[in-house]
Amino acid sequence: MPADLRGRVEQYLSAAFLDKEIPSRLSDAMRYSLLAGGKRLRPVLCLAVARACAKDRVEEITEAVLPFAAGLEMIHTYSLIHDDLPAMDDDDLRRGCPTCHKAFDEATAILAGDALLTNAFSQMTRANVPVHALLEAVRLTADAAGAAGMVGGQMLDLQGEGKKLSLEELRILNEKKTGALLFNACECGAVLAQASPEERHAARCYGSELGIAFQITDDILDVVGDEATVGKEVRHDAESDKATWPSLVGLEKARELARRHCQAAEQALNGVFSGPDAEFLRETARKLVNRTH
Ligand code: GRG
Repeated sequence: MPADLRGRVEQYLSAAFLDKEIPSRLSDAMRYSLLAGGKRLRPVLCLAVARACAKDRVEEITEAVLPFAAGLEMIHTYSLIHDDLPAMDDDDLRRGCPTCHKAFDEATAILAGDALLTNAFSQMTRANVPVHALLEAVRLTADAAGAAGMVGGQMLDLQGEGKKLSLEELRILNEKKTGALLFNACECGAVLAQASPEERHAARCYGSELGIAFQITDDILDVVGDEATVGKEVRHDAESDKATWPSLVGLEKARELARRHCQAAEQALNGVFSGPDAEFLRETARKLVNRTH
């Protein structure tokens, strides 16, 4: 990985929410979930795209965008905490550890999620980039995480339980629930680095294809993975009677589709981005469809 982006994100996050003003039980719960591991995919994608766009000022842009990237991981972690609650997916295990409401209690987990979401936006405004670029990226992120994006996707997911969805309905649900935040991480990397329209378009195409490949792989892992490796409960989708890619098209076709979307993600970069960060983005797409957790 160029410049150990994941390590940089990890280090940044480990210094977050140590503020004495935060009630200690709340900061303990926030840090418990935030620092429980995770691939740090969204912040790393944001940083790698920004670096690929910034070319000769990669170190400068990495430092400048890091607070924004960390904010994206906070939003992601909030969504996982709330998704695991008894009123939602009701999970006991996340990132290989007891879920936030199991380690603490339900009310604390709700507040920890609320606080991570709210404070994420405070973090993001600390990015050291021109204010018009920052404003645009903040707006894009609020939209991607909100009612027309991830929260809306979660609503469709809950409504879809026990129903037979069409492939088109499943695609829309996935685009919102999982795809929006991944796609947004890539687009914001380009926006924050003040990319050319061509670079921004390539980043959007890459993010969109990656988002679908990611969700198909997640559905496959729920069928074929084991709890210890995946780090969360498996066979959950079938138990909740959820429409998934393997349930609609079969396991083999789902694998083939994931590979195809991964290739399309890689191709979206061709002719626009080159160098180690572009290669890292290609490798990330390949790793995502071959992942075991
Ligand atoms: C509760 C508002 C609200 C939204 C929840 C993201 C989400 C919507 C639910 C998560 C459920 C889920 C397992 C979705 C599948 C894709 C996904 C987001 C997996 C987890 O992301 P990873 O693999 O996790 O990047 P790590 O732990 O590596 O960060």
